[in-house]
Amino acid sequence: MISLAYKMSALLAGMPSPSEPASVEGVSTPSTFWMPEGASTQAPITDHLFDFINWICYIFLVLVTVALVYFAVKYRQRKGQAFKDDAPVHNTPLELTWTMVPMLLVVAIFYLGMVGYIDLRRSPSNAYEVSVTAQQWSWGFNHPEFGVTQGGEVFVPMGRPVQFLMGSADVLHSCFIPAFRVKQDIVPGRYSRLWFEATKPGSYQLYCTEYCGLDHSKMNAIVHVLPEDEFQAAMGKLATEYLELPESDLPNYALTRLYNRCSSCHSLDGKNAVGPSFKGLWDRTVNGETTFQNGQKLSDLIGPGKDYEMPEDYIRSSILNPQAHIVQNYAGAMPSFQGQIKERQVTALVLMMKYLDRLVDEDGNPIEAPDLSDIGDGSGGVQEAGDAVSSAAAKGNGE
Ligand code: HEC
Ligand SMILES: [Cu+2]
Repeated sequence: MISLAYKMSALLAGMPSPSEPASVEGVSTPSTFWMPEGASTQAPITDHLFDFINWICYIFLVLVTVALVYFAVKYRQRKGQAFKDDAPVHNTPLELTWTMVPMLLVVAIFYLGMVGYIDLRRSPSNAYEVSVTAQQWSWGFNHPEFGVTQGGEVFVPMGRPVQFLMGSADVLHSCFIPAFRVKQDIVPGRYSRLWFEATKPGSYQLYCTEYCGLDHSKMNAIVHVLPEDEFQAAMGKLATEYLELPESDLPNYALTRLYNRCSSCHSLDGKNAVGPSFKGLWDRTVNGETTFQNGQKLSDLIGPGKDYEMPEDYIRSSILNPQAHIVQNYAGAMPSFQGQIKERQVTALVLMMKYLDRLVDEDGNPIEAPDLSDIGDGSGGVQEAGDAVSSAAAKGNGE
């Protein structure tokens, strides 16, 4: 009872408001029989309320059971005893008590639950933003501030509110990070928000908690909470990693780090969506088979002195200047990635299209650890193409 009273007062006094700066850095709530370790500013209020409700259940379970057994024994009908019809049928103070006490408890639970809920729903305006894409059966995390995309894991700063702006590429999913005590459904066709402020560095489980098809159980990711300086360093490294990667790693880099900016419109399995599928795009481009809205054929546009010196130029231009030539049967719905995707990243995307067969299987699912070590070995091909891409496109786009 003492611990219950203590918890209640802690709950009432320590109600964190969304804008309140964190005073609990490096602090976590230890794991209990019921709950995993808590590592966010929201964890204490959730745990206290959970304990509060739990204790009410324990206490009433004991009270009711003991009273039940006691009365059953004490007032049992004894042999030869006649049924008394002058037994009391009504007791106003007793009835008021058993109505008022539960009502007060329920109102308290409602109040505490609502305060916690509002706090969970209202993200602080200064939150660090991550846009999250849920799809069958993976998680993509994009950091607009750094121009970095992560898949399957995400870095977040400690001691700073973080907001996930979440969307689904297909069906209903739900994002759950048990250690932070946050959970939010992701409904297709609308954005959902979730926010938390992590209080302890470490790696925490994130998983989909809405059954979303065959491999739902594999739809997991890890949230890495890093102290601010380590976070900045890690993000800076991710933002520039493509500059250091060898040519042979670029295709897979594009697939894992860049493609999810395209995935809402371009599939890898041959199904055309808002835009044409990337599957077969390379061959179609090299053979000049693509037809445009104005009836022109790509084969007439590729070649020395023409719009596109090499097939690579066409793909580069499609990314940086998508409105130049619109593919037949599609609307000019593609945004320009000028300034958002750097030169070497464009090269990576071009290489991804070129070697797509070796990066994904028939159904467009990524092949684990693809080996492309034979490309970009200095024997020509790729490197030259990359150079030609830049020079010819500079000419073609009048940059
Ligand atoms: C909002 C939807 C959308 C996004 C996001 C998008 N595209 Fe497109 N893309 C299109 C549409 C629509 C077309 C066809 C019309 C056209 O040619 O502009 C297209 C065409 C293309 C083409 C030419 C296709 C062909 O068959 O010749 C390439 C290459 C391309 N996109 C690459 C990309 C890359 C790389 C990304 C991600 C970095 C991307 N797109 C993101 C909608 C999108
Ligand atoms: Cu899911």
